[in-house]
Amino acid sequence: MHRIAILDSHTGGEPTRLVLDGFPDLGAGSMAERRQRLAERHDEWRKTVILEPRGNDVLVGALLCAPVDPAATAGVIFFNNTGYLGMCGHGTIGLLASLAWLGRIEPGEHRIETPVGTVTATLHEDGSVSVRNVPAYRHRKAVAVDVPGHGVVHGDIAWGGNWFFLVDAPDRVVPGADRAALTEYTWAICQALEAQGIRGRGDARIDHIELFGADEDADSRNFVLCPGKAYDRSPCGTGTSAKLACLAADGKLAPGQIWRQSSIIGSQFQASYEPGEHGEVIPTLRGRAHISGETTLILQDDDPFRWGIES
Ligand code: PYC
Repeated sequence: MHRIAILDSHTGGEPTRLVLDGFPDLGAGSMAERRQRLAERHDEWRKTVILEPRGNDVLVGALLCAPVDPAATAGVIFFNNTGYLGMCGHGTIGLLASLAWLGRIEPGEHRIETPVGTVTATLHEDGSVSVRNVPAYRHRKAVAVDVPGHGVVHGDIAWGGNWFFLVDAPDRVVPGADRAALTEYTWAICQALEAQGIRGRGDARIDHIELFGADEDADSRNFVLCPGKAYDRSPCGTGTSAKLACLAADGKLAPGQIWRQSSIIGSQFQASYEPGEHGEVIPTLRGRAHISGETTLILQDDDPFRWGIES
Protein backbone atom coordinates (compact mmCIF):
# COMPACT_ATOMS: atom_id res chain seq x y z
CA MET A 1 0.00 0.00 0.00
CA HIS A 2 1.18 3.57 -0.72
CA ARG A 3 0.25 6.87 0.90
CA ILE A 4 0.62 10.28 -0.77
CA ALA A 5 0.33 13.41 1.39
CA ILE A 6 -1.33 16.26 -0.46
CA LEU A 7 -2.51 19.81 0.17
CA ASP A 8 -5.16 21.21 -2.16
CA SER A 9 -5.65 24.90 -2.92
CA HIS A 10 -7.32 26.93 -5.62
CA THR A 11 -6.17 30.15 -7.21
CA GLY A 12 -9.12 32.13 -8.50
CA GLY A 13 -11.01 28.85 -8.84
CA GLU A 14 -8.21 26.85 -10.53
CA PRO A 15 -7.04 23.97 -8.31
CA THR A 16 -3.47 23.04 -7.42
CA ARG A 17 -2.79 19.71 -5.75
CA LEU A 18 0.55 19.97 -3.96
CA VAL A 19 2.30 16.63 -3.37
CA LEU A 20 4.18 16.88 -0.12
CA ASP A 21 5.33 13.30 0.37
CA GLY A 22 5.00 9.77 -0.95
CA PHE A 23 6.43 10.02 -4.51
CA PRO A 24 9.48 7.99 -5.59
CA ASP A 25 12.90 9.58 -5.12
CA LEU A 26 13.77 11.42 -8.36
CA GLY A 27 17.43 11.82 -7.42
CA ALA A 28 19.52 14.94 -7.91
CA GLY A 29 19.62 17.39 -10.83
CA SER A 30 17.63 20.31 -12.13
CA MET A 31 13.82 20.36 -12.09
CA ALA A 32 13.93 19.71 -15.87
CA GLU A 33 16.03 16.55 -15.28
CA ARG A 34 13.82 15.38 -12.42
CA ARG A 35 10.68 16.07 -14.49
CA GLN A 36 12.12 13.89 -17.26
CA ARG A 37 12.83 11.08 -14.78
CA LEU A 38 9.33 11.34 -13.36
CA ALA A 39 7.82 11.23 -16.86
CA GLU A 40 9.97 8.36 -18.14
CA ARG A 41 10.14 6.10 -15.09
CA HIS A 42 7.28 6.96 -12.76
CA ASP A 43 4.45 8.47 -14.81
CA GLU A 44 1.87 6.32 -12.98
CA TRP A 45 2.39 8.57 -9.92
CA ARG A 46 1.22 11.61 -11.92
CA LYS A 47 -1.79 9.61 -13.05
CA THR A 48 -2.86 8.43 -9.61
CA VAL A 49 -2.80 12.00 -8.25
CA ILE A 50 -4.65 13.62 -11.17
CA LEU A 51 -6.91 11.04 -12.79
CA GLU A 52 -10.17 9.65 -11.40
CA PRO A 53 -11.02 8.14 -8.95
CA ARG A 54 -8.68 10.27 -6.78
CA GLY A 55 -8.48 13.35 -9.00
CA ASN A 56 -10.15 15.01 -11.96
CA ASP A 57 -9.24 16.65 -15.28
CA VAL A 58 -9.17 20.19 -13.90
CA LEU A 59 -6.47 19.54 -11.29
CA VAL A 60 -2.91 20.74 -11.75
CA GLY A 61 -0.43 18.72 -9.71
CA ALA A 62 2.66 20.29 -8.14
CA LEU A 63 5.38 18.01 -6.82
CA LEU A 64 7.30 19.76 -4.06
CA CYS A 65 11.05 19.11 -4.48
CA ALA A 66 14.21 20.04 -2.64
CA PRO A 67 15.83 22.86 -4.66
CA VAL A 68 19.27 22.56 -6.27
CA ASP A 69 20.29 25.97 -4.97
CA PRO A 70 20.18 26.00 -1.15
CA ALA A 71 19.23 29.70 -1.33
CA ALA A 72 15.97 28.77 -3.10
CA THR A 73 12.87 28.01 -1.05
CA ALA A 74 11.68 25.06 -3.13
CA GLY A 75 11.68 23.28 -6.45
CA VAL A 76 8.45 22.26 -8.14
CA ILE A 77 7.33 20.10 -11.04
CA PHE A 78 3.85 20.81 -12.43
CA PHE A 79 1.70 18.19 -14.17
CA ASN A 80 -1.86 17.62 -15.34
CA ASN A 81 -4.16 14.99 -16.83
CA THR A 82 -2.07 14.58 -19.99
CA GLY A 83 1.49 15.23 -18.94
CA TYR A 84 3.85 17.89 -17.63
CA LEU A 85 3.90 21.70 -17.69
CA GLY A 86 6.84 24.10 -17.95
CA MET A 87 5.78 26.80 -15.50
CA CYS A 88 2.42 27.35 -13.90
CA GLY A 89 1.49 30.80 -12.58
CA HIS A 90 -1.65 29.88 -10.66
CA GLY A 91 0.18 26.80 -9.33
CA THR A 92 3.09 28.90 -8.02
CA ILE A 93 0.62 31.18 -6.23
CA GLY A 94 -0.99 28.03 -4.80
CA LEU A 95 2.42 26.67 -3.80
CA LEU A 96 3.31 29.77 -1.77
CA ALA A 97 -0.12 29.91 -0.13
CA SER A 98 0.28 26.22 0.76
CA LEU A 99 3.78 26.63 2.22
CA ALA A 100 2.47 29.57 4.26
CA TRP A 101 -0.47 27.45 5.48
CA LEU A 102 2.01 24.78 6.58
CA GLY A 103 4.05 27.41 8.44
CA ARG A 104 7.08 26.69 6.25
CA ILE A 105 7.50 30.23 4.85
CA GLU A 106 7.06 33.81 5.99
CA PRO A 107 6.01 36.83 3.93
CA GLY A 108 8.79 38.03 1.64
CA GLU A 109 10.61 36.90 -1.50
CA HIS A 110 11.10 33.23 -2.33
CA ARG A 111 13.06 31.71 -5.20
CA ILE A 112 11.25 28.75 -6.72
CA GLU A 113 12.99 26.42 -9.20
CA THR A 114 10.85 25.11 -12.08
CA PRO A 115 11.70 22.99 -15.14
CA VAL A 116 11.88 26.15 -17.30
CA GLY A 117 13.84 28.33 -14.92
CA THR A 118 13.81 29.95 -11.50
CA VAL A 119 11.02 32.37 -10.66
CA THR A 120 10.79 34.77 -7.73
CA ALA A 121 7.55 34.63 -5.81
CA THR A 122 6.61 37.10 -3.09
CA LEU A 123 4.19 36.25 -0.29
CA HIS A 124 2.54 39.54 0.73
CA GLU A 125 1.25 40.35 4.23
CA ASP A 126 -2.36 40.25 2.93
CA GLY A 127 -1.89 36.63 1.74
CA SER A 128 -1.70 37.50 -1.95
CA VAL A 129 1.28 36.28 -3.98
CA SER A 130 3.28 37.94 -6.79
CA VAL A 131 5.18 35.77 -9.23
CA ARG A 132 8.02 37.25 -11.29
CA ASN A 133 7.89 34.78 -14.12
CA VAL A 134 10.43 33.48 -16.61
CA PRO A 135 10.94 35.77 -19.65
CA ALA A 136 8.01 35.86 -22.08
CA TYR A 137 8.01 36.75 -25.77
CA ARG A 138 5.87 36.78 -28.88
CA HIS A 139 7.15 34.33 -31.44
CA ARG A 140 4.85 35.13 -34.40
CA LYS A 141 2.07 37.67 -34.98
CA ALA A 142 -1.30 37.14 -36.71
CA VAL A 143 -0.78 33.55 -37.81
CA ALA A 144 -3.63 32.07 -39.87
CA VAL A 145 -4.93 28.60 -39.09
CA ASP A 146 -7.75 26.92 -41.00
CA VAL A 147 -10.06 25.42 -38.36
CA PRO A 148 -12.48 22.81 -39.73
CA GLY A 149 -16.07 23.94 -39.14
CA HIS A 150 -14.97 27.46 -38.19
CA GLY A 151 -12.90 28.80 -41.10
CA VAL A 152 -9.65 30.73 -40.86
CA VAL A 153 -8.75 31.99 -37.38
CA HIS A 154 -5.87 34.42 -36.76
CA GLY A 155 -3.80 34.45 -33.58
CA ASP A 156 -0.40 35.26 -32.11
CA ILE A 157 2.01 32.57 -30.93
CA ALA A 158 3.71 33.47 -27.65
CA TRP A 159 5.71 31.89 -24.82
CA GLY A 160 4.88 32.70 -21.20
CA GLY A 161 6.32 29.59 -19.55
CA ASN A 162 4.13 27.39 -21.78
CA TRP A 163 3.20 27.83 -25.47
CA PHE A 164 0.04 29.78 -26.31
CA PHE A 165 -2.03 30.68 -29.38
CA LEU A 166 -3.79 33.95 -28.53
CA VAL A 167 -6.98 34.89 -30.39
CA ASP A 168 -9.19 37.98 -30.07
CA ALA A 169 -12.72 36.64 -29.74
CA PRO A 170 -14.90 39.44 -28.29
CA ASP A 171 -18.13 37.85 -29.54
CA ARG A 172 -17.39 34.54 -27.81
CA VAL A 173 -15.71 35.55 -24.53
CA VAL A 174 -18.58 37.25 -22.74
CA PRO A 175 -19.91 36.91 -19.18
CA GLY A 176 -22.10 33.81 -19.01
CA ALA A 177 -20.53 32.32 -22.17
CA ASP A 178 -21.19 28.65 -22.87
CA ARG A 179 -17.93 27.11 -21.59
CA ALA A 180 -18.57 23.77 -23.26
CA ALA A 181 -18.86 25.58 -26.62
CA LEU A 182 -15.65 27.55 -25.92
CA THR A 183 -13.92 24.29 -25.03
CA GLU A 184 -14.94 22.68 -28.33
CA TYR A 185 -13.91 25.79 -30.32
CA THR A 186 -10.47 26.07 -28.71
CA TRP A 187 -9.94 22.31 -28.94
CA ALA A 188 -10.63 22.53 -32.69
CA ILE A 189 -8.04 25.36 -32.96
CA CYS A 190 -5.50 23.32 -30.99
CA GLN A 191 -5.94 20.27 -33.22
CA ALA A 192 -5.81 22.39 -36.40
CA LEU A 193 -2.53 24.03 -35.29
CA GLU A 194 -0.96 20.62 -34.79
CA ALA A 195 -2.40 19.16 -38.00
CA GLN A 196 -1.05 22.13 -39.99
CA GLY A 197 2.39 21.98 -38.35
CA ILE A 198 2.05 25.41 -36.71
CA ARG A 199 4.35 25.32 -33.71
CA GLY A 200 6.37 27.44 -31.31
CA ARG A 201 10.12 28.10 -31.29
CA GLY A 202 12.23 24.95 -31.59
CA ASP A 203 9.24 23.14 -33.12
CA ALA A 204 7.50 23.10 -29.72
CA ARG A 205 3.88 22.00 -29.65
CA ILE A 206 1.38 24.80 -28.91
CA ASP A 207 -0.79 23.19 -26.26
CA HIS A 208 -2.63 26.16 -24.70
CA ILE A 209 -5.24 28.23 -26.58
CA GLU A 210 -6.31 31.60 -25.21
CA LEU A 211 -9.34 33.63 -26.31
CA PHE A 212 -9.90 37.27 -25.31
CA GLY A 213 -12.97 39.43 -24.87
CA ALA A 214 -13.99 42.51 -22.92
CA ASP A 215 -14.67 42.71 -19.18
CA GLU A 216 -16.40 45.49 -17.23
CA ASP A 217 -14.12 45.14 -14.22
CA ALA A 218 -10.81 44.34 -15.90
CA ASP A 219 -8.78 45.19 -19.00
CA SER A 220 -9.72 41.89 -20.58
CA ARG A 221 -11.50 38.58 -19.92
CA ASN A 222 -9.95 35.35 -21.17
CA PHE A 223 -10.77 31.72 -21.75
CA VAL A 224 -7.76 29.39 -21.63
CA LEU A 225 -7.83 25.82 -22.84
CA CYS A 226 -5.22 23.62 -21.18
CA PRO A 227 -3.55 20.62 -22.88
CA GLY A 228 -5.89 17.98 -21.42
CA LYS A 229 -9.06 19.80 -22.65
CA ALA A 230 -9.90 21.34 -19.27
CA TYR A 231 -10.23 25.14 -19.20
CA ASP A 232 -8.38 27.27 -16.69
CA ARG A 233 -10.68 28.70 -14.03
CA SER A 234 -8.02 31.31 -13.21
CA PRO A 235 -6.77 33.92 -15.71
CA CYS A 236 -3.74 31.61 -16.23
CA GLY A 237 -0.40 33.01 -15.10
CA THR A 238 1.62 31.80 -18.04
CA GLY A 239 -1.20 32.79 -20.43
CA THR A 240 -1.33 36.28 -18.94
CA SER A 241 2.46 36.43 -19.34
CA ALA A 242 2.11 35.53 -23.02
CA LYS A 243 -0.56 38.25 -23.35
CA LEU A 244 1.77 40.84 -21.79
CA ALA A 245 4.47 39.88 -24.30
CA CYS A 246 2.03 40.50 -27.17
CA LEU A 247 0.77 43.80 -25.73
CA ALA A 248 4.36 44.96 -25.24
CA ALA A 249 5.33 43.93 -28.77
CA ASP A 250 2.37 45.93 -30.15
CA GLY A 251 3.25 48.97 -28.01
CA LYS A 252 -0.11 48.72 -26.22
CA LEU A 253 1.19 48.37 -22.65
CA ALA A 254 4.09 50.29 -21.10
CA PRO A 255 6.57 48.71 -18.66
CA GLY A 256 5.17 48.83 -15.12
CA GLN A 257 1.61 49.57 -16.28
CA ILE A 258 -0.96 47.31 -14.58
CA TRP A 259 -2.98 44.91 -16.74
CA ARG A 260 -6.01 43.41 -14.99
CA GLN A 261 -6.72 40.03 -16.54
CA SER A 262 -10.04 38.41 -15.71
CA SER A 263 -10.73 34.71 -16.20
CA ILE A 264 -13.84 33.28 -17.81
CA ILE A 265 -15.36 32.88 -14.31
CA GLY A 266 -14.43 36.43 -13.29
CA SER A 267 -11.42 35.80 -11.03
CA GLN A 268 -8.57 38.26 -11.58
CA PHE A 269 -4.79 38.60 -11.77
CA GLN A 270 -3.00 41.94 -11.79
CA ALA A 271 -0.01 41.85 -14.09
CA SER A 272 2.78 44.07 -15.35
CA TYR A 273 6.17 43.62 -17.00
CA GLU A 274 9.73 44.87 -17.03
CA PRO A 275 11.68 44.94 -20.29
CA GLY A 276 13.96 41.92 -20.65
CA GLU A 277 16.75 41.04 -23.09
CA HIS A 278 16.31 40.46 -26.84
CA GLY A 279 12.80 41.93 -26.93
CA GLU A 280 11.54 39.63 -24.17
CA VAL A 281 9.54 40.87 -21.19
CA ILE A 282 9.72 39.78 -17.55
CA PRO A 283 6.11 39.46 -16.36
CA THR A 284 4.90 39.71 -12.78
CA LEU A 285 1.47 38.38 -11.82
CA ARG A 286 -0.33 38.93 -8.56
CA GLY A 287 -3.22 36.80 -7.30
CA ARG A 288 -4.61 34.98 -4.30
CA ALA A 289 -4.99 31.30 -3.50
CA HIS A 290 -7.11 29.63 -0.83
CA ILE A 291 -6.51 26.28 0.84
CA SER A 292 -9.27 23.78 0.08
CA GLY A 293 -8.15 20.42 1.46
CA GLU A 294 -5.47 18.52 3.33
CA THR A 295 -5.50 14.77 2.96
CA THR A 296 -3.68 11.51 2.29
CA LEU A 297 -4.31 9.57 -0.89
CA ILE A 298 -4.28 5.83 -0.31
CA LEU A 299 -3.32 3.28 -2.99
CA GLN A 300 -4.26 -0.22 -1.88
CA ASP A 301 -2.30 -3.00 -3.60
CA ASP A 302 -5.45 -4.83 -4.69
CA ASP A 303 -7.20 -1.69 -6.05
CA PRO A 304 -7.45 -2.22 -9.83
CA PHE A 305 -7.72 1.58 -10.22
CA ARG A 306 -4.86 2.55 -7.93
CA TRP A 307 -3.00 4.17 -10.86
CA GLY A 308 -6.07 6.06 -12.13
CA ILE A 309 -8.58 5.60 -14.90
CA GLU A 310 -7.17 6.48 -18.33
CA SER A 311 -9.59 8.32 -20.61
O1 PYC B 1 -1.55 29.59 -14.35
O2 PYC B 1 0.15 29.28 -15.72
C1 PYC B 1 -0.94 28.95 -15.24
C2 PYC B 1 -1.56 27.70 -15.73
C3 PYC B 1 -1.10 26.87 -16.70
C4 PYC B 1 -2.02 25.83 -16.82
C5 PYC B 1 -3.02 26.05 -15.91
N1 PYC B 1 -2.71 27.20 -15.25
